[in-house]
Amino acid sequence: MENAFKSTNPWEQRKEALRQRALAMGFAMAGFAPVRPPPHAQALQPWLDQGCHGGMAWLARDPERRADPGQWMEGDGVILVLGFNLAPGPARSGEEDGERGVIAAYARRRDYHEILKEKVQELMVWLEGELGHPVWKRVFVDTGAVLEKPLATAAGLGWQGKNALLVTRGFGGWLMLAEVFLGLPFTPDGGVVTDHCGKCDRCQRACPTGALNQAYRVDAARCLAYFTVESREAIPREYRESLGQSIFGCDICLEVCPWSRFAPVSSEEPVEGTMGSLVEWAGLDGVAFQRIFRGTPVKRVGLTRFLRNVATALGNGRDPDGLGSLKRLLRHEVSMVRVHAAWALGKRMADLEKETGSHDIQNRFTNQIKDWLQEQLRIETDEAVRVEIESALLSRSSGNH
Ligand code: B12
Ligand code: SF4
Ligand code: SF4
Repeated sequence: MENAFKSTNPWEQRKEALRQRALAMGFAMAGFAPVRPPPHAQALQPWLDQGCHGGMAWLARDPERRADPGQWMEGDGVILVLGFNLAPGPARSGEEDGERGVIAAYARRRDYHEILKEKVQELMVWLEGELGHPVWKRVFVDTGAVLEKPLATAAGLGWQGKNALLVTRGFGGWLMLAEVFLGLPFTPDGGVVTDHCGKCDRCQRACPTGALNQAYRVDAARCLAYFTVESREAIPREYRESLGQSIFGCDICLEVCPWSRFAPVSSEEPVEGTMGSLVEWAGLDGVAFQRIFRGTPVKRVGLTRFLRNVATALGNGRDPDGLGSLKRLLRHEVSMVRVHAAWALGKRMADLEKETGSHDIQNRFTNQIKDWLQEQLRIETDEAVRVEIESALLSRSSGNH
């Protein structure tokens, strides 16, 4: 091991060498937390009681175990918390052009679960090589088993911000986290970082759904990341418009955070095809979807939920070519896609009515959409789709949406 450390305690030197090795391997930050409930662990149960976990029932399983890292540890030890930077460059979303689908920065890269697990494994091989014997360890990357952000604060990486994320001085909210429970006599860092949110409330004001109405806590049941990534249901009507052009995840409360602007761009390049147009994505079949997204977290939602999200985003866009795509999605074999295509066509009709410009063109488009919806209604057997089509047609005749 390197010997350039001030401490004469050999375990302290090994701990520092491990940290330096992690940084040299590309982790942006590394810290050591004690094996005890992290700050605010007691807030987990009220969060669950208030239903903030939405349909993620797995988050409510065994909350005592989730809040207490000691239950995952054998014997004494420490928790190494690692942060990997996935900050995007300046061309982050492309939402401005109204035609692109927006995928969260982390999901435009190779799946971070794989990146982090590979790196942690390499780090552990190095550690065991240096020590000359195997070490008891348990690795977590986004498993839901432990409270990763509170543990990162206990390891001194940063503070949990009003956007509920771990915010760091150097990388804002862009770090993805991994933890390694280690059966080694390392002392925890103990460097608690003060909350630097101050009077700022940008994330709360920018959140399009009100999911951050209460500072430091996210109501996942209202978060776009939940609707677009986790939920297997239809997106509730009242949130479809707030989705904008988001297809997978949401970065709004990270992007607006003043601390995020200090983040250097991630060394991980975006995967080709992950900044595509909505029209192109609406036309993907299973094979094409896998070809583009198989190495990224987007693969998790599968084609049906991806198309559910694309249809909704097309309803919020203005691209005339999007209408043809929605017409095709209205005939999709999966009813959930048809539900969202029907809603989106209704939304486009309502938007056309509000537009100033040639009434002839507007009428031509709206009449065309109306014909498609009526045509589908004649053959539609799924009740949820029928309701959605009827509602779209009704809003057209009453001028509301
Ligand atoms: C479930 C989950 C989600 C859910 C719920 C989010 C949530 N915050 O719980 C959904 C799908 C919505 C989601 C969204 C996202 N997620 Co997520 N998610 C998770 C997961 C698997 C579990 C989180 C959890 O346990 N939630 C339960 C709640 C109760 O815990 P908590 O949020 O830590 O809540 C604490 C605070 O509220 C705090 N608290 C309460 N009151 C107070 C008061 C004060 C003053 C303070 C300081 C704290 C405080 O105490 C609570 C309990 O300890 C974690 C991985 C993990 N195992 O931790 C990733 C994780 C949190 N997600 C992550 C990311 C990147 C995201 C997204 C940015 C992805 C995206 N771009 O779309 C969004 C961000 C949304 C947001 N603003 O939180 C990263 C966060 C990294 C970071 N820098 O913080 C994690 C850690 C994954 C990883 N390994 O990197 N996610
Ligand atoms: S990820 Fe988006 S929807 Fe979720 S809390 Fe942040 S800004 Fe709100
Ligand atoms: S935007 Fe402001 S309030 Fe929100 S996490 Fe960042 S510093 Fe804190």
